[in-house]
Amino acid sequence: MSIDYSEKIPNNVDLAGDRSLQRALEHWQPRFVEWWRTMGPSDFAEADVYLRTAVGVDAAGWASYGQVRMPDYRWGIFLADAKPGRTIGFGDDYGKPAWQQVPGEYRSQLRRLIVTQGDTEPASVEQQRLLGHTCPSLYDLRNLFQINVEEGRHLWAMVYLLHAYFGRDGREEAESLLERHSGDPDKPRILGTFNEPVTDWLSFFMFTYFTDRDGKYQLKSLAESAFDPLARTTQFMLTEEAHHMFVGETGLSRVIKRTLEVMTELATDESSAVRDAGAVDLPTFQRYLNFWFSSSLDLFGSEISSNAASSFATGLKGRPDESQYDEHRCVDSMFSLAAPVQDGSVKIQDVPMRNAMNEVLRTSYVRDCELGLKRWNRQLERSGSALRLALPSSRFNRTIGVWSGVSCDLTGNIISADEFARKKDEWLPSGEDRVFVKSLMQRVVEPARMAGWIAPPERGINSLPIDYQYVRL
Ligand code: BYC
Repeated sequence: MSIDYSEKIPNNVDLAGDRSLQRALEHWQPRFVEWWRTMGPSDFAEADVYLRTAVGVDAAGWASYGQVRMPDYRWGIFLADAKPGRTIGFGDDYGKPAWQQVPGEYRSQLRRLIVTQGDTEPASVEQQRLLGHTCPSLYDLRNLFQINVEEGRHLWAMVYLLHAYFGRDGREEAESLLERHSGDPDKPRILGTFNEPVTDWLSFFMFTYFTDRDGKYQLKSLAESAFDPLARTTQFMLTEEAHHMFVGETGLSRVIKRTLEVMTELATDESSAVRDAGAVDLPTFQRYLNFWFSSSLDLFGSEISSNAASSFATGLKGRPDESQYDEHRCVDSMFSLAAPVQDGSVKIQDVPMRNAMNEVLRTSYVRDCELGLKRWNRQLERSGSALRLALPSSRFNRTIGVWSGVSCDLTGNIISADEFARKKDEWLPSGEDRVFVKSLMQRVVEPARMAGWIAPPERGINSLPIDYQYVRL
């Protein structure tokens, strides 16, 4: 079904054919708009932004581009096309027909997954709401806003499922999604990372590289769900999500590129000299990376999780690209897991595969994160620098799971809490790092200019030149 833009809520789910659902969503819509006004990007409501909007759900030509004011963006409900005869791809009901309705016995667990997913979307908009004021260029400003409006749409995607399939409970959860706020001490967002402030652009690029990539893995595993409307919704969200990770990866590459230019000009890799020249020194870059990577690892949940086992068994949540695996029930298989024991040593234990599903996802995620590191290290190598960037061990700085509260160094050795406290400022952004990074964040809005701490992108958006006026202020 094509997307109907003449509707108040654009959609391809025949909303007009279900009056009570349409009314319920039209009731939620002004609350969303009010939330966007108060918690979304601060102060740019009047700007024309060169945004893409979804116009179809197939790979060919799914989006159109144009100048739009953000409050006028057409947030809508778009599901990937149904695959007739789709069957469940994993778990106890492997091979049976996918569900078009929620089986009663799985209702609360499925609602919890949808709410957790939905909660992250507005959270990220809230986290980034002040960034527009310190944008390094109009190109970057536009990318920030593109991501923000799409995260808003991803909230719509989850709210549609809550309203359409979970009755009154779902409607209440949809309200709560606008009532919790990132970093709010009384009503925080559900997952840790989404309460961390993102108040500088280095953090923003780290977030879109590492945290949006968690989004990719979680969405991919939900795209396998036996609950077909969830699978179809998340499939389409993934299409939009790819750009968010592109912004993170290229953003970080551009920061490194500029740093290397400065290091070459000055013929030194001394942090203080690089900082004095207005670029991000690589040790600071590494500390930001250590923080956002370790925080994003927590988003996968505990290594050993009965929730994860049950979500897999029941067919609610699979593994990304489930078809790549030979075996889809995972009843007898085991997963070898290294976990700390009381005496301070590390033991390998065999855990039933279903209980280790969070760790299976986390392992694939870490491999994916490494690809960026390889590319950035090639940049360093080509420029003749001996410095290298690295992902810290996945035991480092964890607050969820078996490594939570265990002090580890960057390579994963267990150390004393005192030693961790002594080394913390070498490994994670210190107060001084944050002050320095903040000092670089000066707003640049002339079309052909870039802030001094970041190199220009290689190309513009949608074949436009880099100096195109992507945002008309
Ligand atoms: N912080 O058995 P456990 C994205 C909770 S990002 C705080 O360990 P389980 C995006 C957990 O909720 C993707 N709490 O793991 C990116 C549970 O609480 P309840 C978001 C945490 O249940 C950028 C309890 O601990 N999508 O889309 O398997 C911009 C025990 O849980 C954390 C999803 O996450 C944490 N880090 O949970 C915009 C997919 N980790 O239920 C968007 C949906 C765990 O006992 N969520 N807890 O109160 C899930 O699949 C699962 O809920 C989790 C793992 C992956 C979070």
